[in-house]
Amino acid sequence: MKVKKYIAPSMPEAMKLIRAELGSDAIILNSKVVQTQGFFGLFRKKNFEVIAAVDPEAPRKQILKPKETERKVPVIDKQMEPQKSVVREPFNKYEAKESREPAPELLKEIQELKAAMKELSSDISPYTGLLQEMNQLLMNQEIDSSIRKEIMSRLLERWYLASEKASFEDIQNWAKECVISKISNVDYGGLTYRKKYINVVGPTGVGKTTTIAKIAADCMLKDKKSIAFITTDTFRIAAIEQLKTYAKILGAPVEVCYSFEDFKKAKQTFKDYDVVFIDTAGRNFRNEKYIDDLNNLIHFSNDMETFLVLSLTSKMKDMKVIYEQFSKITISKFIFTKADETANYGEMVNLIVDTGIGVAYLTNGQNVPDDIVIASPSLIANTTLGVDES
Ligand SMILES: Nc1nc2c(ncn2[C@@H]2O[C@H](COP(=O)(O)OP(=O)(O)OP(=O)(O)O)[C@@H](O)[C@H]2O)c(=O)[nH]1
Ligand SMILES: [Mg+2]
Repeated sequence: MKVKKYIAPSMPEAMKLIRAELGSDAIILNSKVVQTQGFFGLFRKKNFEVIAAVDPEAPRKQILKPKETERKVPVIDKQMEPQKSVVREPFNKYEAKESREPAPELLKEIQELKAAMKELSSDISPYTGLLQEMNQLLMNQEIDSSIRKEIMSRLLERWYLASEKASFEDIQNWAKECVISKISNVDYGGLTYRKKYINVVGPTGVGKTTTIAKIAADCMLKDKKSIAFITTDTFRIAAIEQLKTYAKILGAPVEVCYSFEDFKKAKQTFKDYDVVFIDTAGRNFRNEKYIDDLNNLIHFSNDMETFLVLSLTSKMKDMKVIYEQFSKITISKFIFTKADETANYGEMVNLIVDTGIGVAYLTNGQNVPDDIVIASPSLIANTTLGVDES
């Protein structure tokens, strides 16, 4: 890696010098404001000192080789000057006698060196101080590296525009704006009441039934809607009992559907209700027939809003796999649960950017109906960046 220090009166001028000499692949390792000495301390000038580096792997745009005749005579230190002879013997194993091609050993060593330098340069963060703190925060939050780099390059620009005088709070607010702009082109928020059936799906134990109870309570108590429940999770008695308990507290009816016929009947029974919540077992959605039958009965896109529930305690990789499993059906929005059990929220940002699907709710505890919040881009950005919601 070639590393060089540049001093210029402004950051853009320093960048220009760097780009001209090291090319557009150069990275900034460090930058600071320095004062140049004037006469007796007068006329001191503010300058920018920037240390930049370039990876030798990157293809150079143009390398001008001096012609044989133009080759300059190297300046040799007097003490080092050879006494008599100008012609010397090859001095090590790498130097080939007749050929101008480097010896294979040398090539191999250069390649090894290049690989080692490349590895080293990938570990070097191009940010310093508060910017590096933000970079680390985004890394800790496990924000995808491409999203993180995009955010950081915007922050770097603003940092220079603010003459490097920003506080961490300023940087946090800029980062918040970046995250919001990245995730706000999708839908957010809870029930819209445009569709009667609310289908809540997701893997086992993520909090589907508890979340249904929280949403249903709000829907009934705050929005004064008539509500009913259907459960197709008939694999466990306890699952049915759990839903029945919540329904009883709310005074709402429940239909347990063991078959497609039962579902048809339930649809008829609840024809006059405003909202019908459907609780399902995760495994239902591994069954293609269940999906096809349900889609024939209640049109997924026309009559049903489907929320995919994902626990924030799962790994990003697993979340993506789960999303793929459920993507056979139209997912309206995500619900992220168990926000109280983790400190990593970047997965929400990654998934929204990756899938183009927004978020309905975040849940943050076991209390029904209190531990639930309606999602918005600002809530997700604040949660991820550790900014207080106020
Ligand atoms: N800490 C915390 N626990 C939660 C949250 N939401 C749900 N839980 C708990 O997670 C456990 C599983 O919740 P359920 O609602 O039964 O999950 P489910 O997805 O319906 O589970 P299955 O029907 O078995 O697939 C329960 O102990 C809930 O109290 C949350 O936001 N935070
Ligand atoms: Mg359940």
